[in-house]
Amino acid sequence: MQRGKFITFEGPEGGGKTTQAKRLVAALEQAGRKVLYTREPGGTPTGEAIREILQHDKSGEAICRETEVLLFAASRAQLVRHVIVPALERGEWVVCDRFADSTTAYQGYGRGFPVEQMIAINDFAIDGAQPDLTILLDLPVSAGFARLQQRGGGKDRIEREAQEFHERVRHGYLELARRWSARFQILDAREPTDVVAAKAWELVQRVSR
Ligand code: Z5A
Repeated sequence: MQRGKFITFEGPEGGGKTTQAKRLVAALEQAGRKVLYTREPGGTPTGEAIREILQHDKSGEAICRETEVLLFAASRAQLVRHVIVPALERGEWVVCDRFADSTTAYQGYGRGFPVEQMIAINDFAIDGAQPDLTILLDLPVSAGFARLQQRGGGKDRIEREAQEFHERVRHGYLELARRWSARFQILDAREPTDVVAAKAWELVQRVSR
């Protein structure tokens, strides 16, 4: 059986990752592929429990930065082994809304942990399960936040970080895209949804050949 393909969506807040990931799943299904959609942090019962801790900080105890890195990595390790690799081995395509590059961008470039250390932790968590294609939905931080404000629903723990934090994250993603240029493709997330979806579909056609 031919291994499926693994596609990830990455980028700063409000870039339309969820919108585009779901559009891609629908397009792939229409093209006759079996597809699994998942997200990070989350995607498994353990991962969803970790997501609750990370997003909403309900215990009232501040989460240390080191704990934050390891919780994201723990959620990822579980998702890779219980969901992503088994699906790929069944020949399915996997579309994931954020993955390991989020840790390098947010905890590495954003929080200031050494980037190489974040990459080493990711490598431990994913055990070689690298995406075949990572679509970076890039847009200015202010534009992403304007969209989230329009959407409503309040800000989670990381969204509440200062604008400079989110600027470092965006810059980090662009650095990662330069470093791994064979895997990353950058799309301008300010374009209309249909235009971005058409461009993403084009990129996906290339990895399916
Ligand atoms: N995080 C981390 O720090 N380290 C890690 O390792 C991982 C994650 C894995 C997860 O949040 C948080 O965890 C995230 C990074 C951090 N934190 N922050 N801050 P999440 O999963 O809850 O949310 P998100 O991944 O940040 O997604 P998002 O920013 O909420 O949105 P999005 O998925 O990019 O966009 P969307 O929901 O598809 O669209 C947002 C709005 O824009 C919505 O109203 C759409 O209708 C609209 N939209 C979408 N596309 C367009 C276009 N093209 N034009 C106009 N309007 C559009």
